[in-house]
Amino acid sequence: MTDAAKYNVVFVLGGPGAGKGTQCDKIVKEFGFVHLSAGDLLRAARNDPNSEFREDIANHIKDGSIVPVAITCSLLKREMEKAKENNQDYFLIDGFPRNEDNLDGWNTQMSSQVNLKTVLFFDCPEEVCVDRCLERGKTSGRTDDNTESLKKRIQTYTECTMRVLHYYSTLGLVSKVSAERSPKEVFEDVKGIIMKVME
Ligand code: UP5
Ligand code: MG
Repeated sequence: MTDAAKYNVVFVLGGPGAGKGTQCDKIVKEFGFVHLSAGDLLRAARNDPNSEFREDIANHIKDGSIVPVAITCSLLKREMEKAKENNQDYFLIDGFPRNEDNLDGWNTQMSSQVNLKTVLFFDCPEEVCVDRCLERGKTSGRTDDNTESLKKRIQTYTECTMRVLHYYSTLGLVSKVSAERSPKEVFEDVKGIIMKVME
């Protein structure tokens, strides 16, 4: 596959509540990427009466553990193919890959069709992440915005996702942004990174 025919991808990683979704919305507004949140796609599949994986997905989300890659990757791939038909080929993949299983599955199924531009990493202290998710939990209706699920989400992030970040950083692919500041301040740094990606 020629480089021009490939999907251009930015992975967006960071702890629960680090601001991945918030910053992706801003990138979409300013730069016109297609935003694919793996968590949103999984929540939609969990709520789809026709999906055979509903229960499995629901359990993983509530437990803060990671859904098998075949499910997540097929959801992402379907959305990417749809967007490509509309000539959109710059993607923000938010909240994926989260562990070694995700990484292996992605590398097997997708990496030959993808230009991975960078991994945008929102670095945010654990207590800030927890506070943001608990605050959002008052109104979000998310089954995992509670103290018990959050403990597990944080644990999964530290034990599994940090390794993925380490792997990409050894490849020189990580762009780290401090996510503790206001959304506007964070976006100032994000803009610089995305402009380079689009050069
Ligand atoms: N907020 C945002 N930025 C702020 C800032 N700078 N200052 C102050 N407040 C800020 O933001 C979270 C909250 O904080 C919001 O209220 C926001 O207004 C505020 P958001 O932008 O939503 O943060 P985000 O990082 O997107 O948080 P999210 O909760 O979505 O992160 P998670 O990684 O925990 O959730 P995700 O949806 O990606 O995954 C959920 C579950 O799905 C996982 O635990 C897992 O079980 C499953 N999953 C998989 O199994 N595989 C996958 O590939 C992906 C998900
Ligand atoms: Mg999110």
